[in-house]
This record gives sequence, C-alpha cells and structure tokens, in this order.
Amino acid sequence: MNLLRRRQHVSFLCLLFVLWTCLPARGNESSDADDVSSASSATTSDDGTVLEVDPKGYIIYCPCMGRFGNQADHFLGSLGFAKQLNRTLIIPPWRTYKNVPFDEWFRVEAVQLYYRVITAENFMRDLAPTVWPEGSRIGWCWLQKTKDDGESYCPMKEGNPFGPFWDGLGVNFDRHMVYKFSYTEVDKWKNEYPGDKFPVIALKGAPASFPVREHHVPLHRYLQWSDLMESQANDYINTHFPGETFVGIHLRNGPDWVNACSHIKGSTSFMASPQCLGYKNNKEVTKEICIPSVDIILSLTKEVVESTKATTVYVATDKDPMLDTLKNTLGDKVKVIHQDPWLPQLDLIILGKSDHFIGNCVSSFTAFVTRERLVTNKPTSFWGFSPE
Ligand code: GFB
Repeated sequence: MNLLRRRQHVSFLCLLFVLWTCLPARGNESSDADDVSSASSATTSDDGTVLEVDPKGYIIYCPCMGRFGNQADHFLGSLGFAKQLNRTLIIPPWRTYKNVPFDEWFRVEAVQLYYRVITAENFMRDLAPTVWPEGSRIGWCWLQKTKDDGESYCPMKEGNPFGPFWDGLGVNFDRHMVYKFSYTEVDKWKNEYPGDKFPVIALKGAPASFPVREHHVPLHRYLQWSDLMESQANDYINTHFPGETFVGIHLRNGPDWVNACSHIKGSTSFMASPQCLGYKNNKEVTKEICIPSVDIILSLTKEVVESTKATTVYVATDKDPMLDTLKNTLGDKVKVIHQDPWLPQLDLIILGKSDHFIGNCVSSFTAFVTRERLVTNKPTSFWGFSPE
C-alpha cells in the first residue's frame, strides 16, 4: 500500500517535471536551463583554442550615450561594476558612425591586468553559440515600453545607435528583463541575478554614471592605446615637432558646445566638471570654465609656454583652432600646430604626451586626457579655473 502511494507520488512529480519543461518561457524571465549547463563547460574557438566559459556569467552593454569621451567615462564605470558583480565584462565596441572594436584603439591585455574581459567580437564568435545562443538572448532595461496591444518590452534596438550597435554584433533579443536595482546595489544584483540562472546580462545602456565616479577614475591606467594608435601619433610628432617641448591645448568651441554651455546656470556640477572642481564642492561652473574667452585662452597659453619654455603649441579642437590669433600672441619662436586628424583619438594621444596640457574642464574629451595624465603624472591646467 505504502509502495503504491510512493509510486503515485513519483509519477505525479514526473508529470509535473514534463509539463514544466514543455511550458514556454515564463514572462520576463528566460528559460535558462539550457544556458546554465553550457555556462559551466569549456568551448573551442575556430582556431582550436579551448576557451573557458565563465560560470559566474558575463555582462555587456551598449555604449549608446554621447560620443567618445562620454563612452570612455562609461567604460571605466562598467569595468568597475563588472568586477564588483564578479562577471566577465564583454567589452563592447566603441560607437561612432559604426562599431569600432575595442582592440583597434586599445590594448585588451592591459585591461586584463585589472579584470576578466573579452571583446564583444571574440565573445560573439567563440562563446555566444554555446553560452548565449540565438533564442536565449535577453535584453535588460530599467524602463520598459508598452506596445499598442499592451505588451511591454525593453526597447533594446530602437533608434540609432541602439539598433545599429546590436546589429553590428549580430544580436537580436528574444525576451526582456526589467531590472530593479541601481548600479550601486551590487549585492542585490548578485543575489537576484546569479550567473548560473542568467549567463549573460545585456544592458540597454552602460551600468555606470556620467561623469565617471571618483573611485573609478584611477582605472584609466588600464586604458592603454594600441601599438598602431601609438605609432600613428608618434609618427605625427616625429614629422612635425620631433623632440620639442610642447604645450597641448584643447579648444572645445563647436556649436553643440556653445549651446551646452548656455545651460550651466550657476550649477556646481556640469558634465565632466568634477575633473577640475572636484566631486564634492560648492564652486560654480562659470561661463569662463565652460566656454573661455579669447583673452583667457591667449593669456593662459602664453603663461604656460613661457613657464615650460615650450617651442610648440599643439592645438586640438572640434571647430576653431584660433591659429592666427595664437601665432600673433606667441610670436615667431613658437610653432603653432593643428592637425585635424582623421581620428579624434590621435589628438587625444598627442595631448596626453604634451609637456603641459590645458583643457576644458566641462568636456569629457578633455577628461580622457586629464585622467591619462594623472596616471603618467604630467601637469594639466584648465581654462578659466585656478586650483586654489
Ligand atoms: O568626446 P565627447 O563625448 O566630449 O564628444 P564632450 C565630443 C566629440 O567631438 C569628440 C569631437 O568625441 C570628437 O569627436 N571633438 C571634440 C574633437 N574636441 C575635439 C578635438 O579637440 N579634436 C578632435 N579631433 N575632435 C559632449 C558629447 O562632448 O558634449 C555630447 O559627448 C554632447 O554628446 C555634449 O554633444 C555637448 O564631453 O566634449
């Protein structure tokens, strides 16, 4: 009698299990059972290399806010977040008018000194077929949208650059997940979204703040230019001002900037301004800091050229290099050079190498150079701002 009851109980459990495995994916969540098993094994790449799969899972995001400087800020925060989550960071390509693989511009090996990372291109080629196969791809967002028929969804691929970014990696999403926690609530993320249940977290935007949080600034030491980028910048220097002491200046003066600076309205923090004003401060972001006058630019450049005994001024700008005005002020003994390079990143590299750099405190393009120079211990000044 007891045996019969036990058999009935076991058959009932078997029936439940069969029904459960036949059910379609539940609501917002994924059917992760397949992904879990693959996440704890190794896989083989096209060239025969055995790739370890990270059982703790992966995280990727679309660098879909702003241009390069903004994306670099987000990269540092996302790297820090991935490490706290203990998931491998799938490094997204940079987003310009196209996807630019991270390793075209930077050394992946340098980032790997800090933490586990893999480029998105390598992940998609070598690991996605087993760890994140088509049919199991969940798009994660904070705010969902609702379709006309009332169904809600994460707009992962809506608009530019979102759609082209994921298309560039060959990713479509099968389901969505609305996450509940902020990026500072790391323990909640870990407990609620473990790697065995959710092998890949693919976020609509970067899991990071803009501007970069203060404790993530030092991570910039792991952002090192690729040999190809370094050699292009060095070639330029060696051709135009080899061995000279030079001052690098960043003039952010295009129409988008003039417009942005009209919104400062006495705030104490505006875009990348913590790079000069600090993260905890009550000083105002003045008009002179955001969009310095010609007088400010000329007098500070002259002062720094004289104090460093520089023989060259390298001007980087998105619009007006002020070449004639600078040449008139600095005289014949100082070369004033403006390259307008095919890649803005070449300006960044050269500014980073200058003996003294003067930048725009509100710009994240400047902030990239500022952080690099903190790492290399080189001096930086800002238009319209004196440190005391
Ligand atoms: O880098 P970024 O986010 O810095 O965007 P901001 C500015 C972009 O303008 C750069 C170009 O990525 C370059 O493409 N650019 C700016 C320059 N300065 C230079 C320069 O000296 N040389 C070269 N070659 N190119 C934010 C934007 O810019 O400004 C936001 O990210 C928005 O989308 C806001 O437009 C007003 O922080 O300066």
